[in-house]
Amino acid sequence: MKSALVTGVTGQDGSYLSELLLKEGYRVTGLKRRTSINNFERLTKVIHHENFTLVEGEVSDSGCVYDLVNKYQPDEIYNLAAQSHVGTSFSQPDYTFQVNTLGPLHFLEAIRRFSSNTKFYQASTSEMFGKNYTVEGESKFQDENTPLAPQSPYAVAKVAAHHLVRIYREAYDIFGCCGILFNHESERRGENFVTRKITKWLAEFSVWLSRHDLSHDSPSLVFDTDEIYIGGRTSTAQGFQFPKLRLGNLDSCRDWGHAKDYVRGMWMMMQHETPDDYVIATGETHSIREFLDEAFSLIDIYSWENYIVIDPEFYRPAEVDYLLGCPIKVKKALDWNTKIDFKNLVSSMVQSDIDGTQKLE
Ligand code: NAP
Ligand code: F7E
Repeated sequence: MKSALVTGVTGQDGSYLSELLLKEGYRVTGLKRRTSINNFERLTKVIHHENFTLVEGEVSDSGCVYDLVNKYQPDEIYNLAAQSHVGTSFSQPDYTFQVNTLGPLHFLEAIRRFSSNTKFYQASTSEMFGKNYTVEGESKFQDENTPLAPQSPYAVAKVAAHHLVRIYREAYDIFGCCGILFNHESERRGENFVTRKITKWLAEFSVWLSRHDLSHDSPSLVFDTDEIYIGGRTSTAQGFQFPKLRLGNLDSCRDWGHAKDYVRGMWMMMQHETPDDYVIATGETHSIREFLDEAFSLIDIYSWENYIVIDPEFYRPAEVDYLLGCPIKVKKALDWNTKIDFKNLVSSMVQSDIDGTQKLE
């Protein structure tokens, strides 16, 4: 039986990857950091599985990582743990580096010292490209050859880790892969990323409307407040009005896929004969405005502008404007493909949030 250690197991990708690995017959050890209260919401499908074990650990603590790798000597390590919010990395740059750069370095060192046959996957990101893209004829895209030009502390920390994996691969012959994953979302996406923030608000608004037996397309039903809608997360309604959705820059474009498809890509990379780095993306890009068009149309609202407030709080000091990944390499080498398209991604997120909100009512 193959064994895998998955860091960031309580996160979006960690939970989907654990499900996949258990299905593939692995013994999975999931690493979670200490929290004052358990956060196993995403792990309901795996937590009681006989081949799944949770261990507590902190990736920025080298001794902790060395002990874990030495003790378990897993066949594969998937390093998904990260301070993963780009906006937060501007206010917590030091912490972001400790987790996102020192974390992977500790694993690489531990493998080199104690477990040289362990394969290593590092969660690299399209954010590493920053404002850069490759131009070919009419098309603008990013692939494995596009130069990296990070635009945030998050991205710089990930670039450092990306290069460390290459260096350990070349210098010490460690089997290390980096998946350069473009944005991937799901019903389990963290609630302060823009897609989930939108679908959660929509679900709460939609359920609130039906509870009050109100018509959907009536802008007078929403009001602007920055008191109730703190940090973009609340469902508090006041009388017959509901707080507007507060967002930042709507003009950036992202290549959004579904996390389930993307964790399959991670695993496929690790099964290939030789370690390498691959872009994982859909090859399609949409602006935040297009995401809003699609999501609001699902609750029969076609002029979403009336329901949102542009709030400077959600702007970033530096932005990544355009991401469109070219996944040709991974398609050719690993026969990887997406199964869930943009429309299905948006509708499954909206529906899941509506179902979740109704259950809470
Ligand atoms: P996520 O939902 O934010 O999950 C991050 C995980 O890391 C959580 O389990 C978190 O624990 C854990 N973690 C954070 N700090 C830690 C620490 N100091 N020690 C141990 N664990 C720690 O992120 P995701 O969307 O699943 O992304 C997975 C990885 O892929 C991340 O490295 C991210 O940077 C990268 N990535 C994501 C995307 C994307 O679009 N989703 C794209 C490219 C790359 P808590 O649950 O306790 O917070
Ligand atoms: O922002 C804009 C924001 O936070 C997307 C992470 O998984 O993918 C993710 O990073 C865009 C940006 O994702 C709000 O300015 C507007 O242009 O959902 P996001 P991200 O920054 O692209 C990459 C690949 C990762 O590696 C990261 O780990 O949406 N935007 N208004 C907003 N963004 C947020 N969060 N909140 C807003 O209110």
